[in-house]
Amino acid sequence: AQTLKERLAELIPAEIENVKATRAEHGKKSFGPVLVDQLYGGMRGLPALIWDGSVLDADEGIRFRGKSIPEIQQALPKAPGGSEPLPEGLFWLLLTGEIPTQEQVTALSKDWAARSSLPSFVEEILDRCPPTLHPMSQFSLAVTALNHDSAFAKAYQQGISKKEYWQPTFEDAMDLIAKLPNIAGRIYRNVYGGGKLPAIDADKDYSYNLANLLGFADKPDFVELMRLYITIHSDHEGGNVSAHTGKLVGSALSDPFLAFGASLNGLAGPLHGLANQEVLIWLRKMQSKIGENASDDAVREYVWSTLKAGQVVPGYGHAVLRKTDPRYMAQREFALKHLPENPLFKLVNQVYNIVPGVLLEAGKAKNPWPNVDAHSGVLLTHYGLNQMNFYTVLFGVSRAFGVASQLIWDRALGAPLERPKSYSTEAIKKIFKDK
Ligand code: FCX
Repeated sequence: AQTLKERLAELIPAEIENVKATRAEHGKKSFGPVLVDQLYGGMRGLPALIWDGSVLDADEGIRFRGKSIPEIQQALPKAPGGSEPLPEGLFWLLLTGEIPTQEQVTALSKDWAARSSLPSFVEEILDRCPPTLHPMSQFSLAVTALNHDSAFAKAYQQGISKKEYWQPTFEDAMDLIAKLPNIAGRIYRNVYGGGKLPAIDADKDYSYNLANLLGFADKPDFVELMRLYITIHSDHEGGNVSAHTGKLVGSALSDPFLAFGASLNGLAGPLHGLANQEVLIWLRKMQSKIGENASDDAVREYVWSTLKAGQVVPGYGHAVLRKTDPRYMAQREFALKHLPENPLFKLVNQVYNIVPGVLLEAGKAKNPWPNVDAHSGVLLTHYGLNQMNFYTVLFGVSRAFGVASQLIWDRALGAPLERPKSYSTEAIKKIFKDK
């Protein structure tokens, strides 16, 4: 079977021509007006980036290379006996737009297992972190330090031609993804205890190994959850903070480790990936305040008290989506299948029936519906992964798939340094004085 790198080498020349033709045909066309409000408003809705792996529709949610979440759950190869897609296949799809064979996916699992070990100095960095340092900060430190062995950085120093950039970027991207389970597992065991880290098993898939390093591989449903989790958190088009940060930093020709380390620092923010820890913290606080099995009225009251305290309801709202996130729905389906009677899942459903109404009534949030983070914590804690401030690390492992694949394409297509124009408020006033 063909390797991923061989397939990419075939696809790249045609895509370079495709981009050239697209620019020749559409390059001078306007993409609509830019409003001054968009400069002040976090660039919401501003068409500004090319991102090939996935596109987000406000109503329908994410599509990976044109395929919805239910479609990829159907189409991508599974583990023997499993029913969730293998993230190995999703990575192949993100990079090539093609559904890989079972054989190609198995070869990727083996390739990643072979690349998985950490340099000992990175292990030492992690071992020296105080357990009070947030797992996301530890994660970002370790990923940044992997730049020590970057193939791209080395090749650049040796004077590699622009045309070849994608090749060492591909090697770094593969190494990055491969090493994340060992980083995540080491952080988890260092911070929460749990004994010695087992070795990666080259005959098992990526998600099994991740689950095993965390100490949960004896629960086959947890392994399945990891396969689903890593698949659906991987990519959410290019404008979200983690994806855009990775692309931006990569545009300076910083290698994939430096670029993805920066992504992780963005993912660690509470309005982005950290929301998944915040959701469970919020639910637990609510339970301690109004008790378990509380009435709808008591829950509604609690939601209002959060808003009145000037806080956001974590897990609800989205900068682009205007409907319930299909990633939320995929996790809900998983819960209905594996843990329908779980009391916290019931609370999540109760909250789902109440929060949108409250947010609509409050009248500020443009999207009152739940996002991906409203559901993930409940699933993890069901299997005993109770350490909430670790949750975003799993989001980060997954997000590497999306960021890494775009970095490879950016280098293959010669994406330029990003450098948008900024203005001061004084300049805006002057420009629009008489307009
Ligand atoms: N609870 C309370 N208020 C909310 C809200 C929520 N869940 N969502 C939006 N609002 C408020 C905003 O804070 C803003 O208030 P302001 O005018 O006083 O500043 C107003 O509604 C308009 O915001 P809106 O345009 O709807 O949303 P933005 O694009 O600015 O922000 C996020 C989008 C996701 C940041 C926002 O909905 C939010 O803070 N949600 C809670 C945190 C969260 O779940 N983040 C995870 C998102 C995502 F899935 C991920 O990245 O993982």
